[in-house]
Amino acid sequence: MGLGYIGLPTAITFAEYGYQVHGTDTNPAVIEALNQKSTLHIEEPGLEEKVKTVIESGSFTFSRAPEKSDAFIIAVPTPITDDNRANLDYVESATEMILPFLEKGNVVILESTVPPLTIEKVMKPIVESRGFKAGEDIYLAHSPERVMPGKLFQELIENDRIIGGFNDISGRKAGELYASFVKGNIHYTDAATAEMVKLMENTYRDVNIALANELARISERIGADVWEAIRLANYHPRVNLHQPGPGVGGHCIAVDPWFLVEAAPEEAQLIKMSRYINNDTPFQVVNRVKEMMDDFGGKKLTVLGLAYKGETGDARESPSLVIVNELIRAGYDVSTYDPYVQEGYSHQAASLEEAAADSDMLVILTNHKQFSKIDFSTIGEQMEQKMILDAKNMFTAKQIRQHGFHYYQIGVKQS
Ligand code: SAJ
Repeated sequence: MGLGYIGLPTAITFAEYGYQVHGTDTNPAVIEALNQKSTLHIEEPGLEEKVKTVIESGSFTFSRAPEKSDAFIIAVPTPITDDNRANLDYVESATEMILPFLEKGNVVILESTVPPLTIEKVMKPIVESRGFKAGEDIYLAHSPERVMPGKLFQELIENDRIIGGFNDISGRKAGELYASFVKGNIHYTDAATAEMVKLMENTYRDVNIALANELARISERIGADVWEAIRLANYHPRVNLHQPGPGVGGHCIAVDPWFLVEAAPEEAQLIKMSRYINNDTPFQVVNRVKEMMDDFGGKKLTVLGLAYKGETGDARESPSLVIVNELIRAGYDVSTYDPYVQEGYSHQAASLEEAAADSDMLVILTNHKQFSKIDFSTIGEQMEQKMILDAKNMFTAKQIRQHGFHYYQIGVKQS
């Protein structure tokens, strides 16, 4: 149920490992794309070839409506509302959609990331509204997806799996399914704990990134080099600081901590503050750009990297979009370039050269490997002024300054 970033690769993997899989998505465009053996907007290495193979072998079928099955896996989006609360409409409607097809003995697994107690408070009542007894007639479980975009297929198979059963037997039944392809360990727990595990993992990262971003601001103020300080601190055997950057994007780490805030607003103080710090970080980058442009004069800016992180074409919730919009609002002439992001965002140039022509400053926001190969002397010749703000610490001052550029980093006071 749900053929998006997680549902589709999961469906394909089950099909590859011997199951007959029927995929369902309520969006007709998704089904239409699959009819053409294409995957719409999902950019993931290997995905398109795999889709073709399982469709052609007959092990993967798809339609807008579900069919009778032994097991149902729900992988639908759980977005946040404007006031940072979980919107569980898709989880509810997917569960309701399978009701007419449910039979005693079926397994129903929720993979979507959800606030604690969603299995207990949302799914169980829907399933039981049909007269089934959860844990006896229908085996309910939560098995949170934890795979990294860009490495989905590898991580689906190699990562450990958490299975949170509504009761023991529900967990065991769900675990048997994943055991067909998971090479990592399968860990069993109860549903509420599994729900917490997933949220804690992404919150751990969000809070640590907020700490790194705060340390960057402190370093800038006092005149230290945050990157060097983090590198040195991480030699300590019990320290593992994260990296600062232009902000936190993607639809996981920037969203999931809010589910914990919603569950326990009084207690989740550090988590809430971390969200605010990370959301504010793109605006700090914009301030830095403005300061530099004020110092040197200039009007045109080139933003390199729209994707929310390196080696992906996914720009949704990317801090780059916030930064680009703010810079445009501030009156700059902005052009953007990202080799992975398909057209659809404003001010995109077709090439790096086009984006940099007559520009006063390059603003590097995503650490795509391709950017590390930029020939700065050639690019510099086409620019009006030679300035770089490297928000991802991709280069060293020495590398860049030899080409006559002024080099700036976040977390480092300009000397
Ligand atoms: N980032 C930093 N500094 C860092 C690390 C990341 O600024 O030190 C930024 C990135 O640039 C990006 C954002 O944070 O904008 C998130 O990137 P990410 O690579 O940390 O994570 P995601 O969102 O791509 O995937 C995460 C993963 N969770 C964990 O690593 C705990 C993945 O395993 C999950 O499956 C995924 O969320 C999810 O679906 O929840």
